[in-house]
Parts: sequence; C-alpha cells; structure tokens
Amino acid sequence: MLDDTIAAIATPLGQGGLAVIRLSGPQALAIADRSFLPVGKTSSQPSAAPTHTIHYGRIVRQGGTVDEVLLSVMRAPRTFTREDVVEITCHGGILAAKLVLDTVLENGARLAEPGEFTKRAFLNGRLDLAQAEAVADLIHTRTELSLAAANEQLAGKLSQRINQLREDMMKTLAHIEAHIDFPDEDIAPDTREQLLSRLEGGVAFMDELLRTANEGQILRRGIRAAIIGRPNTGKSSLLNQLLGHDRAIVSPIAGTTRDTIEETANIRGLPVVFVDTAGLRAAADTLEQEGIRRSRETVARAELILHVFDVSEPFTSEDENYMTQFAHKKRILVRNKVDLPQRLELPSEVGRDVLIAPRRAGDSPPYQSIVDVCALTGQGVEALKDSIKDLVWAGEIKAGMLQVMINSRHQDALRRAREATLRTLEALRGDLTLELVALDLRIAVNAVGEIVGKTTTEDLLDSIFSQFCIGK
Ligand SMILES: Nc1nc2c(ncn2[C@@H]2O[C@H](COP(=O)(O)OP(=O)(O)OP(=O)(O)O)[C@@H](O)[C@H]2O)c(=O)[nH]1
Ligand SMILES: [Mg+2]
Repeated sequence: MLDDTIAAIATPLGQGGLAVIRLSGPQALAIADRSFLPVGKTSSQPSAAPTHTIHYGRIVRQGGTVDEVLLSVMRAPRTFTREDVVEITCHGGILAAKLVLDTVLENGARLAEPGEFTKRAFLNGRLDLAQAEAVADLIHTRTELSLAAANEQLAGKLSQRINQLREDMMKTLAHIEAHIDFPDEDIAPDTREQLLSRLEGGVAFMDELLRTANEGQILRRGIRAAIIGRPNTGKSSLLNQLLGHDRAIVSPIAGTTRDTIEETANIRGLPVVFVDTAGLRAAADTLEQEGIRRSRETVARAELILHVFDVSEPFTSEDENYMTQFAHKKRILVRNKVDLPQRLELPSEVGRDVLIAPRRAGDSPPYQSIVDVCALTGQGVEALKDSIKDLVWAGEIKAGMLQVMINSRHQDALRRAREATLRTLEALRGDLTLELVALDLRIAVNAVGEIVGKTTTEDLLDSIFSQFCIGK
C-alpha cells in the first residue's frame, strides 16, 4: 500500500487566508511536476529542487491557472512520513483548495484516508503508536496542560518507559526459555528469586502507569460538571461566571433555563465541560418536562456535581431531594447569593465535619466541599475553581508522571499485561512447568508491545487512525 502517493487538504475546510494541500509518497515530486508551473528565476521544477526548499509558481489544470501557490519540496527521509513530501500552500478559499487537490489527484495521487499521513509515519518507523496517538491528542487538545502532556508523549517519554519495561520482560522471558531448552537443568533458587523480583518490579511499574489513566483521561477528554439546584438559585449566573462570558440567559423568573447548556472552560489547566440544567422540579408544562428529562440524563453522565443553593431562601424539601439524588458522585455544595441576607439553614448533617466522613449507602449527601459565592459579582468563583481542580485531580501523581499519562487503550493493554504477569509469578512460585510460565509471560510482553505498536493488528491500526482527521 505504501507504493502509491496520497494527497489531502491538510487545513480545515472553510474560508481562510491560506490552505495547504499535502502530498506524500514515491510519486509526490513527479505529480507535483505535472501540476506546477514554476515562475521566476529562483523557482524550479519540484523534481529538480533540493530538499527543504520553497518555490513560487502556478498550479495549472487543463491549460488554465488554478491558483498562485508556494510549493515546498521535502525529500525522504527527513519528512513527517519519511517519504517524499510536497506541500502546496494556496489561497484559502474552499474552491481554490479543492481545485488544487483535484489537480494532483488527476495527475496520479490518491485521496488520503483519515490519519493516513500519520499512519505512514508509523509504518515507516518515524513514530511509534503511542507517539502517533499523541499527534491526535495535540490536534484535539484544549488546555495548555494537556498540550504539554501530548508533547511529552510525542517526544517519546511514554514510549521510552514502555520499551524499557518490555525489554526487561523479554530478558526474563529469554532466561526462562533457555531453561526450557535444557529440561534437565533446574533453575537455581537464587536465579528464581531474581526472576521473581524482576517480574514483581514490572508489576509495580505497571501499577504506577495505570494510576495515571484517570488523570490521562481527564486531560484528554475533560470532565463533565453538572450544575444543579432549585430554580432561580443562580445556576446560569454561576455558569456565566465560570466561563467568563454570558453564555446562558439569567432572569428572576423561575424556570428560565429550559434546555441543557454545555460549554467547556479551562479550569486550572483541566478541560471541564460545564452543563447548566433546568431545575428538576415537579414540572409545569410539557416543554419544561422535556428540559427536566434532559437534565436528569446529563447529570447522570457527569463526573462532578455543583449543587447550588440560594442562601437568601430557607431550606426546602426540594433542596433535600437534590441532596439525596446522585449522592454517589463527587459533589460540591455552592452557597450562592452570599451578598443577600442569609435565611438558609442547612440540615445539621451538612456541616463541614461530614465532608471527611466516609460515605455509606443511603446516607444523605456528604459533599466533598462547600464554597460560598456571589454569582452576581464573581466573588468566590476562584475558590470554587480551586475546589473543582482539587476534587478531580487526585494529586497522587508524581510530577514526572505527567509526561506519561496513559490513555484508555494503553490502560486496557497494561491491565492484560499485568494479569498475565501475575499469572507468570504464580506459576513460577508454584513450580509449574516452565512452558506454562513462558506462555503467560509472552502474553504479557505482547500486550505491553501493543502500546507502542511492536505488536499490532490491522484492526487496531484502523481503529486508531480512523479517529484522525483527513490530511493528518
Ligand atoms: N443578589 C444576587 N442575585 C443573584 C446572584 N446570583 C444570581 N442572582 C439572581 O438570581 C436570579 C436567578 O438567576 P439565574 O442564574 O437565572 O438562576 P437559575 O438557577 O439559572 O434559574 P433557572 O434557570 O430558572 O432554574 C437572577 O435574577 C440573578 O440575577 C447572587 O449571587 N446575588
Ligand atoms: Mg438558569
């Protein structure tokens, strides 16, 4: 498949100043020759151009000029795909970019599939699989913290550790297999101890990596935080404060918010999707009922709940309902409208001392934190942001591990590797035949190898690269 030449528009479709059409493959220069007419003394035919040079000229198609462009020539192997690459920068209209693409397709290129450039980079050994995934993370990243993590992964920080782990395990495997070949020789007791402790070290390291999965997930996908509470307590006002702009309609009328409103904010480096909801009250009309149904669904999917109280109003049974619902989730109690005279008296069990109390099933709600705010002025909102970060970011991760936060695919592979390694340990301790020991260890080595793409299947590659956009 790598003997054809692929092409795609690498910039977003739409109107912009510039657009880039990318070509990669053995015919990239020849196809560029057929599509490009150099203009001026310093420009040359792509096939005659030195590597890493830019040329001014025109894209011509059926005798007419399509667009005035700059064409970059990058010869293998010092390119993203390790193949010959040509990038054509044209004017950023949808039509211009499309016609340039059509021209190179007519001249012999094939339209690239999503992620195919990155896939080639992987297949040609330019990137391993974990690094290729980091490219997708870089494209989708929404905060500086996740950008930093994606860059570390792209630089190979995770891959280095995974490769080290895999090599250690392969050494152990080689050792055990050597003994299979000489069945008369028993493994000496101290050698056995050594093998056991090396495998145990491997499991400990896998555990350390697995602990980063949750935070890795948070950095990549963000968390969902639902804002719930009685009508008119100031939920929409709070959303606007957290976002820093007026997203939701605020009014003194109870039942203002009918539909759920979602928007992402950067909270101390974490992408948090805040969801403002319609109050879950015993509904008046059918429209509001629908809003309430959606609210319920949203809240059910959220990892974190901000339960908003209006401190100028007495505690009601409605508030109590909210307390008992979704009690298994992480919750922050937000006391809003602290600028007004206070009439709210929370039930005694919502004292600050219950915050650290263990939760029992059927318990009323321990909140993990209580924050006073005024959503009108923004007072207390920074403290609320701190509180959100502290709750979702466990803080158990050592600073160095920020470089190696694993994603759910890595997590799945590591779990399988861990289980197989534990079986290996058991078999070795229990004096089972070395064939059995080696069998499980090989499963573990392969699972670890999946993370960096040392062991892959076509299905796995498809599922990873199909998540990319076309042109990447
Ligand atoms: N004094 C005071 N008023 C506030 C504060 N926060 C919100 N309000 C007012 O309370 C009213 C209701 O605010 P919203 O943000 O619309 O409340 P909500 O919870 O989204 O209401 P629904 O969408 O109807 O459920 C508005 O008139 C706000 O201006 C606050 O901290 N202090
Ligand atoms: Mg509202």
